[in-house]
Amino acid sequence: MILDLARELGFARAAVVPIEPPRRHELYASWLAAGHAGEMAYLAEPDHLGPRADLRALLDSARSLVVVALAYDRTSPVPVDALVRGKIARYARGEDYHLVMRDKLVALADRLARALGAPVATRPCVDSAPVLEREWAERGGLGFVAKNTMLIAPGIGSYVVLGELLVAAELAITAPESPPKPRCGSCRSCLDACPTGAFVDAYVLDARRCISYLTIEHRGPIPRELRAAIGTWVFGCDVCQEVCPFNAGVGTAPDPMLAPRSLDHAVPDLVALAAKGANQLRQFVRRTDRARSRGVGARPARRARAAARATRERARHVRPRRDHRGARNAGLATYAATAVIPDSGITR
Ligand code: B12
Ligand code: SF4
Ligand code: SF4
Repeated sequence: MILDLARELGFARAAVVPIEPPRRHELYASWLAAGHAGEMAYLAEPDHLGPRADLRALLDSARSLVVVALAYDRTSPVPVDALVRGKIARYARGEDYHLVMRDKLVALADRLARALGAPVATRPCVDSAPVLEREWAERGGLGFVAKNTMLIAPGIGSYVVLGELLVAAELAITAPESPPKPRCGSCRSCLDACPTGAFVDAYVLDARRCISYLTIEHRGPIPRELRAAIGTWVFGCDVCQEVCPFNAGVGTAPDPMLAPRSLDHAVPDLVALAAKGANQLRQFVRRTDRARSRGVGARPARRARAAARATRERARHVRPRRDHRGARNAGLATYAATAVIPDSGITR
């Protein structure tokens, strides 16, 4: 019944898992102990470590865990203008997936209560919640954890975000007896393709070298020695997913809310990005604009030609801005500046 409700809400996969201790908490703790989390100190705080080891710390009356996967757009627009463009990771091109996922989980809880005919306590979780999301998705049979550490849902691939709903009611378990086994075989394309060499080994990622971490989580300057390898990724990175054979093909229909909000939210004009102030940058990455700007790829050719002419001129004026210092996502603009004019002398 709950799986039908999840399907109606657009989830690509869903499962009900019994609430048990996780099996990979020690792996998580040893990953932290090795320093792989970098500056993401919150991951080691007691209010993150404890609940990750015991889901009931998040809802003590919880009896079942519903795990879900939501698909996002795997395609990438091909711009026809002559602007110098960067790349934003696919999961971040549409509405903020945290909000989209949360709204859907709340809707799922409402429908479940209606179906049960009685109110039921629930707790929606996504990303920043202290939950080992990939493990629980795997335990639910949604897919397997692969060498690039992504949860891959066979038939869809890894372009899915995960969410959970803790429910204070015994729901019929749909999880398989044993979770799906990794299906990477002898492939190691993702490990070899990672531009910054962020994989310590199969299944182990050192976030400190990951472009996703460097362009989103890291505060302050991006280490100089990694800049060339980062290329034109300005927010997140998809390389270890792009090369994965499980992502070949069309997959499943993505959630419409996660489609790119505009061409610039997929492949931004780097000069314009570099010139944004801290507030404008915050606006740009906030991703909460519900009145969506449509028209990806619809920039009129005349404007595109004028923009191309202006690019060289504007690039000459790009300077690191004082108000970027210490700001979250500051790397996005300062890196955009160095990507446009690598010899600009920008050292932050
Ligand atoms: C911290 C974090 C990051 C960090 C560290 C990523 C990492 N691989 O550890 C950084 C900032 C680098 C990052 C990047 C990205 N992230 Co992130 N991130 C998280 C977060 C908040 C915690 C992950 C974590 O605990 N890492 C520590 C490691 C040890 O745990 P783990 O990743 O769960 O790995 C498990 C396996 O590796 C397994 N394991 C270990 N050894 C072995 C050995 C074998 C044989 C097997 C089978 C398994 C296995 O045990 C671990 C514990 O369960 C989760 C949300 C959450 N609450 O879980 C999102 C999450 C993992 N991120 C997500 C996304 C989308 C991304 C990016 C794709 C974004 C982008 N395009 O830029 C990249 C992908 C990079 C990559 N290859 O992982 C999604 C992943 C969805 C999916 N299909 O897997 C999540 C689940 C968020 C969500 N709600 O959807 N992320
Ligand atoms: S997201 Fe990019 S930088 Fe991070 S591990 Fe994957 S390929 Fe490497
Ligand atoms: S690229 Fe190959 S090794 Fe990497 S996750 Fe995909 S199948 Fe596994």
